[in-house]
Amino acid sequence: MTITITAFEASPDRGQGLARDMRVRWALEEVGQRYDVRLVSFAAMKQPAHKALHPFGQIPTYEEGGLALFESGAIILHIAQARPGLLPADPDARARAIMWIFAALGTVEPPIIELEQGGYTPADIWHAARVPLLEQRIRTRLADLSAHLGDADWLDGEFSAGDLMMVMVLRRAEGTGLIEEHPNLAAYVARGEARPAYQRAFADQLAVFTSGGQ
Ligand code: GTB
Repeated sequence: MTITITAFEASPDRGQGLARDMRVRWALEEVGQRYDVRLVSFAAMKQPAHKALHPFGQIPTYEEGGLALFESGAIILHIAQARPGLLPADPDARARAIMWIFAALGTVEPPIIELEQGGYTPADIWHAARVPLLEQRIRTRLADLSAHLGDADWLDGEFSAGDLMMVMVLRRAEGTGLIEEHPNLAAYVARGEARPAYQRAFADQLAVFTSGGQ
């Protein structure tokens, strides 16, 4: 069955792999699943054809036969449940790996995105004043995550979809210097980025930028 995902035709990050199609690409590479990519413009994302797939007019989406999904967390969970490679077989370990997907998206990502978004939003006249508070919120999360990770390679035993999501979420804080305050988190992100599946996914999304004339 052909799998098709959507990605930015011209990602604002210029191929840094920060848009959320990167996490879906990485998951598909980890499980060895080929996929097609349909590139969409910002205008096309808001048209009815795309909104039939994604009610909020965003990327990524995932299509496989009659199934259409949006939300990167739901897509990665689906990939991980459908194919071996991203979730442990043991039921308890599997539940904990899924827990880490939720922790990444629900607990760690929100303050990082809030800090990032304010910088893009000129109408947010309070953003500059809120930066120290937002950074402190992120610092609290990262300190706790760092303490949990300790000297381990991954959050709970073997690499899982929970690590994939957490690494991608931590990457969103790149450039803030906050990850580097915790050498074990910086090494954790680097371990994720060193995985061959990550490298293939990154190269593919970068090729959209370098060969697409964006
Ligand atoms: N909760 C959804 C999910 O996890 O899938 C969020 C999806 C989402 O935010 N999609 C963004 C989008 O389509 C792209 S990833 N935005 C267009 C719109 O809303 O009109 C967010 C993103 C965008 C750009 C960068 N960047 O340039 O660094 C990084 C991340």
